[in-house]
Amino acid sequence: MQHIALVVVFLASSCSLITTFDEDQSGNNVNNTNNINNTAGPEICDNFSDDDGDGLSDCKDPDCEGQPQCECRLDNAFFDSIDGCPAGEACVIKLVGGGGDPLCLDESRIAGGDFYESCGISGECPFGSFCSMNVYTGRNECQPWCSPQHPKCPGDGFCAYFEEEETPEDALKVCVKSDGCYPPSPASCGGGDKGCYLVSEQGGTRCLDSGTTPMGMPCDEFQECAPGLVCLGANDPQGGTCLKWCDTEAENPCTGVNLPNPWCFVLGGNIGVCVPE
Ligand SMILES: [Ca+2]
Ligand SMILES: [Ca+2]
Repeated sequence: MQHIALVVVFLASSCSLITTFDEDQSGNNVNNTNNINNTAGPEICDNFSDDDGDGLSDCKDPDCEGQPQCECRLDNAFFDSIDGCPAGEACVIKLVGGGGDPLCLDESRIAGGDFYESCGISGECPFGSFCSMNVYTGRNECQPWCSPQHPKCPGDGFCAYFEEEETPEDALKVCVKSDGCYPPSPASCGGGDKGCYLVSEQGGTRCLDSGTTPMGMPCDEFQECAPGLVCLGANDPQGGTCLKWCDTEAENPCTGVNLPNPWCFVLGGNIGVCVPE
């Protein structure tokens, strides 16, 4: 990719050298007017800028047509990717079965909505996001895509943590906003039936409804345990156990937990659960 860019730059500078010759020997180089534009020179197809000043950047510029970086692949459909589709279209991930299928769709598809906010009237969402029900808020929102290869999220979002059976390396995930609550302390969610849950490997948290199952008891659902606890192994065939959230940076993170030699097993950021040795 870089090699191609260098070759193009070299050709462009040779061209510029040739055309800057004062062809009529008059000292009045009319071509210079053009040469000023030309020196901005050729369009680089993956640098997020309009290099030749024609108003079209990267893959939107017809100069980039057929370049390897200008294809609509999964890699070109995240909010921080180069949109691999030509002008008038956007590389959008369509959900197919368990995976994502990137397609060039009309750019009107991305002309509405805001990240983590409501979708446009016809389900439009910004590039790199899709309109879908947010499982945490229960409303349709523009949810940005992320993946283990693209863990970055727009704004202060986090790439969601899925407590599911093993997912392939390229598994698509969605970015979620963190409440900033603190799992070991359900009081950080205002008390009541809410507990604070880790929702991202990077440490993002959300206040969610909790159940009542006490510490150490069997459970099948992530949120089935009492506030301050989480069902570890909820998806395991043999079922899970309600365990206490802990903070690896706390001095004695599992003090008072009624388990043999408990220690804090990290799940994301500095947050984990107290497990027996
Ligand atoms: Ca351009
Ligand atoms: Ca460019």
